[in-house]
Amino acid sequence: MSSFDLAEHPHRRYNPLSGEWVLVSPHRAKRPWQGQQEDVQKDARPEYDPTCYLCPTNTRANGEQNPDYPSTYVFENDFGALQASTPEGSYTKNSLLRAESERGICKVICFSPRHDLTLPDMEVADIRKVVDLWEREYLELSKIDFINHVQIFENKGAVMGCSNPHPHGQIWAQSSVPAGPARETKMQQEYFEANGLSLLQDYLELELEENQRIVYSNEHFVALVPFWAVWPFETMLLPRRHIRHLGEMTEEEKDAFADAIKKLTKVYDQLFNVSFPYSAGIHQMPTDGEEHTGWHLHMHFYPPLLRSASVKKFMVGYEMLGDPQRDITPETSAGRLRSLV
Ligand code: H2U
Ligand code: ZN
Repeated sequence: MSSFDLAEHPHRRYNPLSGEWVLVSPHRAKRPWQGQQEDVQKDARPEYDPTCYLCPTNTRANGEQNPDYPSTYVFENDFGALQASTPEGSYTKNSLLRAESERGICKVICFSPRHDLTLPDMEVADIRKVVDLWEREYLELSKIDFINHVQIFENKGAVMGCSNPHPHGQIWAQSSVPAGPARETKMQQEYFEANGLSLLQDYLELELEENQRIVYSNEHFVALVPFWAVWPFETMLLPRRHIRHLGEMTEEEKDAFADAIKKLTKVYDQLFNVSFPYSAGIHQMPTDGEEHTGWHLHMHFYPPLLRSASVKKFMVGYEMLGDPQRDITPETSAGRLRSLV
């Protein structure tokens, strides 16, 4: 029997942020990559759409009118999944049936007044304005007593259930720390207390050393396919410095963040010659008043596409019942993405 090879043999990879494992089956994806690279086909969209509830000056579902905003615009979601006015309360029976009321605030962020743009089409200076808005919102929401976690995210593309092509993202801020960030909080704090450096700082150093999964880097940020990635072209954007939240970023770091977002999303669009769908979001320390010394801000990109503009990965079968699984290795994915930078 040959010796164990990550590029050959089925194996499990550990995610030290979540404590979970992913099954990797590289032998199933050894076909060479012969995809063509063409310019991204744009579906022709107007700069302004009179029927879009996010475009400037238009009226939303609740009758409110958007201002004629020149760059970014934020408003409270008219159909928020969480509400600030929810009364406290709980429901318990025999410890098996449990429910607790949950308070929160949901917002919608328009990235640009232009209906026809997406993040990769925007100027870095304009993406920087989005970063500034994310920072302002995180800091403002974190001051509210009952808000203990702020999730900033973007759902892009109809395949992700996004209802409107106007470039926008969302914020869900709430009193509980949701399960994903709660796991990351625990794992990062334990690592920091044991090692004195942040988990992601040490991880980044390993990645830079191995140089197999890096997609793009600038002075302050690195975009890479995590060793433990689940989605075929999943990536993570990591600041080189150990910062816990957007409020700790320097001006230069915020510029570099905007630049990295532009580069990465542009590469994504080129991969299958389509406006690349994904869910992306920034993980930052919970706003529960704890110090969270181990927290290292990062941004996850989870794109569903596997082989082409229309062939996506399904998380089904074994994956719903056991663990997630992938064929193409993170190293191969990173190579393909990197070749498009
Ligand atoms: P998507 O990113 O999933 O398309 O969500 C857009 C959000 O915009 C969605 O959460 C909100 C929806 O509740 N919305 C408003 O707040 N006002 C409207 O007039 C329509 C949609
Ligand atoms: Zn619009």
